Amino acid sequence: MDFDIITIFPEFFNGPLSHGMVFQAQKRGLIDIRIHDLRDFTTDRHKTVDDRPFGGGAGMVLKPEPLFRAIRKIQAERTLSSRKVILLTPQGKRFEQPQATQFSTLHQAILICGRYEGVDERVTQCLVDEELSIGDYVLSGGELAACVFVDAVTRLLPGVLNNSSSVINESFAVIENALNLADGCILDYPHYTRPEDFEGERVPDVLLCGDHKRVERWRRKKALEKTLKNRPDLLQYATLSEDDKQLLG
Ligand code: 6GU
Repeated sequence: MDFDIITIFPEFFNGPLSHGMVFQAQKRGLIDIRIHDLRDFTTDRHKTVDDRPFGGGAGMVLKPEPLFRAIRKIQAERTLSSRKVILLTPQGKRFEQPQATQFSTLHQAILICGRYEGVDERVTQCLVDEELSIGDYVLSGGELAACVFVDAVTRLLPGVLNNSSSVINESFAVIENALNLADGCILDYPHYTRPEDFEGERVPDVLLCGDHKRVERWRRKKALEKTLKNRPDLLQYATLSEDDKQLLG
């Protein structure tokens, strides 16, 4: 999958995309990330990317010309069967796990990092397929959101996390513990590793007992309790068995 990121802060991406899974996926040729400096698509001496809003008001608006030029050039470089132009903005639709799964089927995502007070609406109207927001809070720009998008989508691609394409649904259930949507949105259970005793804090006995059935039941109980405590909103979508209801007490 190709990610083309249009930004006025190209340097921003040096760090976040050069580690761990995203970095490995690039090295292995599973994804290609290209960063485009919006200023390279300006024509004036001052490389102007923004201007004052018509009708007055605070702040600056990203001008249409450089964005049109950038997107048209990126689109002309290759003909890909499935691609989307995505604007990252707090005014967008919420980007959540189901959206990440959908976008992971694309061949190319062209990501526009919004800045300042906004982007000229004609860009949104004429070029953008989807406006996305990563949550209900305001960031100073779309750059962090673009990194979130790349990470969340990349980890779902075939071959990235040992998930081969043919068994993607099976591995989804195994890998996707943290927000197991197949299971109706239950948070992950708590994990422990060595030492068994850390400053008097002991690993729960059940995890050391070797009884697989008991371990599974305990994990389910803890996952349900964690969800009820931290994300009660998720439980309304979960399909709880009679046993689950008993575990929750
Ligand atoms: Cl995508 N951009 C900005 N600027 N703020 C946000 C966001 C995006 N998602 C949540 N807050």
